[in-house]
Amino acid sequence: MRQLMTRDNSMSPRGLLSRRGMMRGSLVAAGSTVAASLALVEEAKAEADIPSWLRVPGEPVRSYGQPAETEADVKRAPIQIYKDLAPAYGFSGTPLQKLRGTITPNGLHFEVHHGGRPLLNPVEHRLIIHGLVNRQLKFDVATLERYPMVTGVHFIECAGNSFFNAIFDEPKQLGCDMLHGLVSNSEWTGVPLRILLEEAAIKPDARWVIAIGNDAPNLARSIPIEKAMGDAVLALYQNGERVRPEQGYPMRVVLPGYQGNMNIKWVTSLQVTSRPAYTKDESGEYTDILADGKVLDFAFTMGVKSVITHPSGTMSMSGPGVYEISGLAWSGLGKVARVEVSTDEGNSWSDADLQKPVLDKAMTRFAIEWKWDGKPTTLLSRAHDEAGYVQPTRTAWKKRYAPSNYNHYNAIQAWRISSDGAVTNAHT
Ligand SMILES: Nc1nc2c(c(=O)[nH]1)N[C@H]1C(S)=C(S)[C@@H](COP(=O)(O)O)O[C@H]1N2
Ligand SMILES: [Mo]
Repeated sequence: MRQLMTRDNSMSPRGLLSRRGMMRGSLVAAGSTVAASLALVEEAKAEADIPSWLRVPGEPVRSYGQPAETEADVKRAPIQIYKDLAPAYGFSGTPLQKLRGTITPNGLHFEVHHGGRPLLNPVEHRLIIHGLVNRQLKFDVATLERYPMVTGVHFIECAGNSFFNAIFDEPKQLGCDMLHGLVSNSEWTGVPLRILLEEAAIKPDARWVIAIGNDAPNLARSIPIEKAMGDAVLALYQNGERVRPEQGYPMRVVLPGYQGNMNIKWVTSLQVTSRPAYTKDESGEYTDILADGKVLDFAFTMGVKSVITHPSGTMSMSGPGVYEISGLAWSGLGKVARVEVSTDEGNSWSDADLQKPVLDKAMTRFAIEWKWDGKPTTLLSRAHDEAGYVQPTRTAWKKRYAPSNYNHYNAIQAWRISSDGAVTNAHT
């Protein structure tokens, strides 16, 4: 991790220096012939100093921009736990430790595909609304484009995010991408589900909406009618451009604050019912298993959580000095109210600054300056949300939940700093 307050003067652009050298050369040349020939030599040297990209015009415009070539290692981390059994079942984690700000670039939004990314034909793709409605409706993308749309910045987090920490008591030595990367934050734009359901004229006994995806496993989830008629969105756009294929192109359900799995991608059917469907995706999987062996009957909302991204696991500190500790916090219950940071293994806590804007059910960046004395220590962050919830310790979390893949793990992350500056995952 780079230290604050180190200034390296050799960093000034070489091109600028050479040009100044050239100007000085020509002024001296006006005075004397010796000086003039010296100036010529200097000018030739200066000429040779001009970097290649200043000698020729740059690249022409291009129709779709790409990150700089030197940023090629900023990519999603593939996590394939059933690689041989089911190669299309996979996750890839957002490299949280390589990003700043709060918005996840579209190419780096995490992925969870239960049966791979379908190679569907977006022109033929349809969404039907049926069941307990007075009017069945069928939409293609072009029709939906004519509806009023809303925009909101929201995180999506897989209920299985941070499962390495949930399952293994011996901390896995991985980076933030592998440990916590199944969460991303985007600006989603689309048609409120409420508008479409109102047009379909739902019947009085409508209580649930079963959303089904147009992919091989037909991922299906039951959404309570209050959420469907509340802030649920049929998203067509992600950070201003059309939703990426990985995120459910041409349309996906976005349920702010609810577990990632319910945000059905490639959505093709919304069936209005009086009861939940108890699909395989909400009975066999994505149910929270408690420590006493009982299973929660639905757990929709993602709890308050935070993680220090700078510094974080697998990084290293470059010696004692002043650092900015920075990270991300979010809650499915509303805005982040407060993030505390401890640099002494939890003995004392200080409030970090929350960078604006602090949005509802969206990622908030927090930061605090820290002078590291070079001694080994542990960094922790603890988030509070406006609903009054506080991130639990791992010990407290384990008292409530059994170790399972889908348990909304939101315990405090501890990063151990050793005297050589290595940052490692630690359980406290
Ligand atoms: N149709 C469909 N929808 C889906 C999935 C899927 O495999 N198929 N994965 C779900 C899961 S488990 C999660 S966590 C989120 C992930 O969304 P993302 O891939 O856009 O990050 O999508 C959900 N919606
Ligand atoms: Mo998920």
